[in-house]
Amino acid sequence: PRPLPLATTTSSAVVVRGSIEVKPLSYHKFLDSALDETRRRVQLRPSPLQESFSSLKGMDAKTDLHMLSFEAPKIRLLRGLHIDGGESLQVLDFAAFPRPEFDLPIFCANFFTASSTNIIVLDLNPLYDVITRVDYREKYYKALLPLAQKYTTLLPWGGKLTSESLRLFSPIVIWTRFASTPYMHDVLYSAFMDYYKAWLEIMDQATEEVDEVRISENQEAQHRYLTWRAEKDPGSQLLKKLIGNPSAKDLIKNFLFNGRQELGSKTFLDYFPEYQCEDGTINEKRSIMGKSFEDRPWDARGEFIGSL
Ligand code: BLA
Repeated sequence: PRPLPLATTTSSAVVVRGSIEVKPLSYHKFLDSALDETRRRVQLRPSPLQESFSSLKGMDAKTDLHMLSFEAPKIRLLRGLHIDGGESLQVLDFAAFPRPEFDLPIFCANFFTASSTNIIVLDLNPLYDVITRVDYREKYYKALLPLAQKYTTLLPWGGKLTSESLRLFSPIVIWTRFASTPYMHDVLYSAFMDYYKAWLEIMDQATEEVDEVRISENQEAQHRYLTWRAEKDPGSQLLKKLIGNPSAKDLIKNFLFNGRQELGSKTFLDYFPEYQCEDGTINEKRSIMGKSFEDRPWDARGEFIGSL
């Protein structure tokens, strides 16, 4: 028998005129619940970004994009994008970026649902390399390994992925693909809320760094992360198709991966020189290394078992 989802369900079946109709998936509820949970712990202030980014209409005239953004004492930016294209397209991109005084991981939920396909990444993205920096791995992920254990059987490894992505993922990452069913969306909702609560908990407990050197290391690590994602995120093609090139670039640079101006001055090629073309421009490829990691390269103890 399949284990039951643990949190409240998303796909409430409603009886309409004697027949059972299942409400289609919408990521609206995911965002709502995450914000409720955040407000239980911290006082959220609207981000100054909210004025410029609140909603957009897709060029197909039937897709809506909703943006929300906040700040909190330990959170530089908490932002969410919900793309609502009805039953044929639902996207959630929800992230929490800590202030540089904290070496907290970056909360990352990227859920793409089109017709019946789901492409899912859910993680507390590490600020530092968790393969070489065992201290960082132990500090944040050791206690969370049981959480990953709970979900990786229900949400198994999604197969080969852009190799560079793996360096941005943690030992508890959920990378999965599945065909839509109400049950799977309930499992996803459970995992999302459990992971987010885990992030809120470590955020609550985090103490502010006072060492200037450490603060600037945190700042550069976050800047490098933002620089990669603003340039190479797999979602950007679809965003360009939905809202056009200029608006998509603006959304990616100034909303989704906001902070590159303030947090540092290094360029993409400073961080990732292997992407430099002969004429000095950035290689358009999404990945130089190609795709790999057929199976989950982390074991149950959080040790890396893949080959780099
Ligand atoms: C595919 N999205 C993917 C894949 C990953 C991610 C791993 C599989 C293909 C690949 O390996 O690149 C997600 N990759 C991530 C995330 C990180 C990363 C979250 O490195 C973070 C560090 N996805 C979105 C959004 C959209 C989206 C907002 O997050 C659309 C607006 C779409 N993702 C999308 C699509 C695909 C995809 C269409 C399949 C097409 C493709 O592989 O390029």
